[in-house]
Amino acid sequence: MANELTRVEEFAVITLNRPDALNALSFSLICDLHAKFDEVAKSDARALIITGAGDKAFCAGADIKELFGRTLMQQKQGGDYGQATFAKLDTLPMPSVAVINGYAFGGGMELALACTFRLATKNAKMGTPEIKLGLIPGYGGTQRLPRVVGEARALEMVMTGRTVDAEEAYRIGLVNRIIDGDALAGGVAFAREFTCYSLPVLQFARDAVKRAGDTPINEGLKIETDLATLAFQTEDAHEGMTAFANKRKPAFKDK
Ligand code: CO8
Repeated sequence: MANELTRVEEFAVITLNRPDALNALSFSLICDLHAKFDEVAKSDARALIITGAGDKAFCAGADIKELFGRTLMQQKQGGDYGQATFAKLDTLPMPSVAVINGYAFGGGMELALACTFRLATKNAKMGTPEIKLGLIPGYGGTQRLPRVVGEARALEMVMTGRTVDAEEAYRIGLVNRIIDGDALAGGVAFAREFTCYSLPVLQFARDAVKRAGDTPINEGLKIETDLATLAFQTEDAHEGMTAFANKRKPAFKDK
């Protein structure tokens, strides 16, 4: 069983592909994601879009049936591996966009949280229902959710397991936009708003902002200075400023 990796114009698209089980992440699907993220990292795609097969679910979480009977060590190794897989999204050379086209629960929500951006279709339903199973999130949710929506809302979602619809997700900043119409087309249109810019400079921007959540302000300001200086030294910065001065559109080369 494998997720689908396709190309839509300049975008890599991974479709979680197990619609019969609402795209629940079996261990083999997580291993496959791990390999596909590496493949995307080596490609010339300008953004990665992740979505779910079918019209019901982005991903209903870890495969609950597979969790039965695991030893403590197997469970710990599974958690470590899932975390390491999702963490790859933070270091991809291109931004990632989760197009949440239905349910995003548990591990599915954690996968979306690990993406640079999240978009929701109108029927999207999101949550961390692990508490109802006697569990807590284990693929990064307890750490990324409060960084995105704040501690109070994260505690409420994790400790009540309450489901949030698209409108509420947008209101609390869990998703960037609500998509009307075709989900993938909405993801592509959103990604086009930034893929016209320099990829390395986008990476500096993402890395600087992401460090804000886990760095004391003085450290964070130093990181910002370093990354802003690196951006300044790119050929694309030279091109961008020259184009402005000459009143023309810049032609960035990702250098
Ligand atoms: N795992 C396995 N199978 C699933 C899952 C899942 N997470 N979710 C749905 N399915 C399967 C169902 O069993 C069903 O299969 P079948 O037809 O063979 O019975 C099929 O998908 C369709 O599901 P439903 O019939 O339940 O569809 P409904 O529309 O009635 O309900 C829901 C949809 C509300 C999404 C419901 O399926 C549900 O509640 N699913 C479970 C959601 C959940 O609890 N997710 C969290 C899982 S735990 C987790 O993600 C922890 C991650 C961290 C692990 C850490 C390791 C250390």
